[in-house]
Amino acid sequence: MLAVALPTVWLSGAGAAAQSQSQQAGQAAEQTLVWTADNSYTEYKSAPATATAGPVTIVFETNESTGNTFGMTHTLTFDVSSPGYNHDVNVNILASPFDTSGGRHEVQVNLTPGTYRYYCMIPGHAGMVGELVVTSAGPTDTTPPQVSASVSGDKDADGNYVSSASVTVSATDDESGVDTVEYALDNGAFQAYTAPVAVNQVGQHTVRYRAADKAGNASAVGSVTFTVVAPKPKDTTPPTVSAAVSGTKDAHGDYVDSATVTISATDADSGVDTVEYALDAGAFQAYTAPVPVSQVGEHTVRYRATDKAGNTSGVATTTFTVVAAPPPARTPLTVTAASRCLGTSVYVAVAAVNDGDVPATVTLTTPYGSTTVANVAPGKQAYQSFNARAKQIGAGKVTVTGTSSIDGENVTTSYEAAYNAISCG
Ligand SMILES: [Cu+2]
Repeated sequence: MLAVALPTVWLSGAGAAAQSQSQQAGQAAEQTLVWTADNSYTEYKSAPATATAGPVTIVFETNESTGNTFGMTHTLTFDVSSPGYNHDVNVNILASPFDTSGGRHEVQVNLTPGTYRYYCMIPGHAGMVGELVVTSAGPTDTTPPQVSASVSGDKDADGNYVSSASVTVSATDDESGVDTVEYALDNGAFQAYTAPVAVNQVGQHTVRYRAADKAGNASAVGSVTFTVVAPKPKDTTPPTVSAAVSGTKDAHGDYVDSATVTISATDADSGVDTVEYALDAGAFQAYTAPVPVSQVGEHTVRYRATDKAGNTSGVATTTFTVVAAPPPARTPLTVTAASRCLGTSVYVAVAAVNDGDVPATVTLTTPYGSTTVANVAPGKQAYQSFNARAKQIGAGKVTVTGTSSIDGENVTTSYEAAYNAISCG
């Protein structure tokens, strides 16, 4: 009976002390430290070497399951007097396989940083001794991880993702570290996030995400919403291409002096990539700006365009003619002058035939006088014979001007004609 009664007394004391410490800690023990003993009286069969400061459940077990087949009694006693050790925990458990707990006892204690010495106080068991080193738990992590998500993929002009989007969730925790990252697609359940999530179903989607750290702090649930659209149908239609010719046209529709060719191309699908043109027999070349053509003659410009999907239009052509600018307008006259004798007097005769299509006003001027004839009809002439009032004259020139209305403007043209020296009588 002694073997049973003795541990009952001791256990009540150790248990009461341990219970008080646990209440002071104000929270349940999270660590469990286990000592075991067997038939040996020189050492515990197993014992922890380290622990973290804070609430601890201490288990001491010695019975048949731990190898105590002799019914040996041991204690787990924390040293509360030897210098150099922590003395703030009072553990003194007496255990034997046949006690009322079957040799297994638990107490709650609160360990502080430092070293505890423990031993078995049964006489002759002095070799059963050891140390438990307790380290600080460090600052407590109460901050949840920071978690974010980004969406990537090919976007269209509206900001929608074409064909598919990829959602990347990132979480960081500066203290205990990230433990779990989870995501949920649309109405699905949260699941572990291990790699970027590809979403290729057409429509609007929401990805929710959250993370927890190793201290158990969970972030709020974040979310990101985006839209996946189907890719546009493949572009198989070449661009539409056209050319316009501009410049000053004459009455025949020909371009006077130069023409400018402007090429336009449109492509509703993939868009225009290149526009090319070739002038007359030349090779195709990139079209970058309107092309001036000034060489007189008939010209052909060929042109074509290619879209970004590689579809090339057929070659179209535009043909036009460039002509030289006409000579300046003039009043055409055929002017003649002649010197001759009439008796012993010299006369200078001047004639000007109107070669034009409209009437002209003609002025005949010589060193011997001047006259103006109005309204000389086409094909008719102005004529005057001027008396030089001399028997002989040297060679000279007459000046004739003709003025007519051409295309609504008065055009005056001047002519000269020479006459010979002459001697009369
Ligand atoms: Cu012992």
